[in-house]
Amino acid sequence: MTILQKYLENSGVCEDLCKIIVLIADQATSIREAFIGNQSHADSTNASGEQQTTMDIWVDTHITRILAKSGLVHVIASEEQDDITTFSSSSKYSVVMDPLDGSSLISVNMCVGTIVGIYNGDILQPGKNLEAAFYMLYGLMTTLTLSVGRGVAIFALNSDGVYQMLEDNVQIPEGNLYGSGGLRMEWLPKHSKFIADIEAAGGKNRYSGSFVADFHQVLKYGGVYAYPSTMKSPDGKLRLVFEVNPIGFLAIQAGGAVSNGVSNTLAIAPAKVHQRTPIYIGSRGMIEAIEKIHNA
Ligand code: AHM
Ligand code: MG
Repeated sequence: MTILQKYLENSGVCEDLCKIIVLIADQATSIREAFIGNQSHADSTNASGEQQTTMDIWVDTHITRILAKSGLVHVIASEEQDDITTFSSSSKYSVVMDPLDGSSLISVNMCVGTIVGIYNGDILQPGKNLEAAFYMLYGLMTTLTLSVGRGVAIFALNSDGVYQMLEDNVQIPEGNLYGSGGLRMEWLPKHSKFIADIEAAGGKNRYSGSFVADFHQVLKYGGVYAYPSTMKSPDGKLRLVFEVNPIGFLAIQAGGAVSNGVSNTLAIAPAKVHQRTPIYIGSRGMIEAIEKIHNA
């Protein structure tokens, strides 16, 4: 049985980076326990203008406090915090996170997760510069899907509190699942054509409302998750720094692709921390198809 710590050691990852990954991953048990007492909405909105749940705030505060205490991280930026926070640490690492992605599904007990990206140096770097990216998924099992730039591995948290490997060298197959955010009546013609082509080819619609869970399905079965540019929201909904880049990094490491419909989002240098972007992510063939439609 390969456990997370051993995998990181064998990957030759710098000791402090290993410690940050393990420290955050180890919070999954406390996070799971907090769901039961945090089932409601809070009276606050985040920097993207979305109403927060008490669980969004709980996880954000919890992980931020743990990282501040650790001395392992210099800067942190979170989807749930307006500003970047700098700690008095000599560490070279910056952490970006969506503490709880899919939070509208908490009250219906569907699958949500925590998304994390780690950079060496500044936070506003293109996603391709990530040193590590991972997500914890609070589903039937608690799983950790991780890349330190050497492919993608999936671990599951066992009853001893140890992450044991389920799968290494995960590759996104070409598949026909698709899920798209945004109201169909607000989709733009190129996106509508993309979805119509998939449906005409027998594609199967799967969309839960939790990006991290929907991506995990695409990672295993193949297909595409999209949150496009719409008439009302030209920049889509998801955030480049907190959601798209870490998961995009994992997609590329698994042999898939990520795009804003026109080009690879991992090449974009973010102008601001809460910037949104349209996203298409999944099997390489799917991403080539949408880029072909846009660039025709
Ligand atoms: P969140 O981070 O506040 O949960 O927002 C992002 C979520 C994604 O997980 C999900 O794919 C999308 O928003 C769902 O949006 P919609 O309800 O518009 O389909
Ligand atoms: Mg999110």
